[in-house]
Amino acid sequence: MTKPTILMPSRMMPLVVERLAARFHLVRLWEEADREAWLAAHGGSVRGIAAGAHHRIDDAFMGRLPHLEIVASFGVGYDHVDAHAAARRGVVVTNTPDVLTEEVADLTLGLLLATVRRLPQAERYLREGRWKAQGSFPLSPTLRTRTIGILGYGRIGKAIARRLDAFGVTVVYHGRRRQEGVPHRHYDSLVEMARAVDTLICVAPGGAGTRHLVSTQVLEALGPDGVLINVGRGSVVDEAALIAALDKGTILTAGLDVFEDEPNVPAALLARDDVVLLPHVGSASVHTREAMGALVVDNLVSWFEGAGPLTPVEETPWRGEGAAS
Ligand code: 8YV
Repeated sequence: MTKPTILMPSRMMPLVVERLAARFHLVRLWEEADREAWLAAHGGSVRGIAAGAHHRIDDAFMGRLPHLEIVASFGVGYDHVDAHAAARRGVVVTNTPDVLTEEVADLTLGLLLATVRRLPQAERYLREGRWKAQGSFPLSPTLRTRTIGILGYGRIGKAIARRLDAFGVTVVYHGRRRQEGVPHRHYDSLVEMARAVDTLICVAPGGAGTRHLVSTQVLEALGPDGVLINVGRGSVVDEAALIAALDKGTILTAGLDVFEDEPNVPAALLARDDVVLLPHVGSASVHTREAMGALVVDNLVSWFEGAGPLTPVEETPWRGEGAAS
């Protein structure tokens, strides 16, 4: 039996490349001298895509692959894949949920504490010899009195909330609908929640439905003691509004792991000493990235064994028709 052809548009981690190459006919598109020519000549042979976290898989791209069956995407967020277009084309999309939940939640707590207690600034102070020269580092704000609102109360949001419960701070959430059987208060309106809290943690996925949810109005509602933490997608926060809010003292500070135009971080943020900026490392441990990579491969293997996708996204639910491998 001929091996199904899997297209990898951009480089992925070695574990994924090696496992896919062993099981499938793997095309490393980024190594092709003329990608357009390859797609024109061989697009019809492609049955699956292994998609890195940042490679855009849109309707036009899928249209060049008439026998495409499945897009296995790396990462829990899949705003780089047009899943609605995939659904229209009968193509299944998978992501890598669950395996990164606790890791991202850990990182979020680290970023929150670093931002509120000013840990990077304190470390810089020590390294610059200022402890010796100038005495104690200035007192920081505190987590102790804070009420924390979570935007994106899904798997990762709940894992963050569980950790915050253990820290003894109040947690509430905003989401499209109120969830039953959860210990945290729900707010219908993001602005109302922002008014009721002083710390906003964004874990919301990207895409058109969440773009710029954190607006000037939300930041104003958060208020002058407000701390914004974003670990979901940069597009959820209106970055220009955030910069203006920091400049005007509309909010106190921010800790950001994600940005609107990664890896480009606005100079206005880089210039600020009070914000904590991370290069999108929420899930970026060896342990978790390997688990995510393995799940990309396992989805493709399961599909081409006729057992269906392991973790299809909600736009392309599994209806029980396997691949005819
Ligand atoms: C990605 C993430 O893996 O899973 C997601 O949605 O944001 C990360 O864990 C990251 O985008 C890879 O660079």
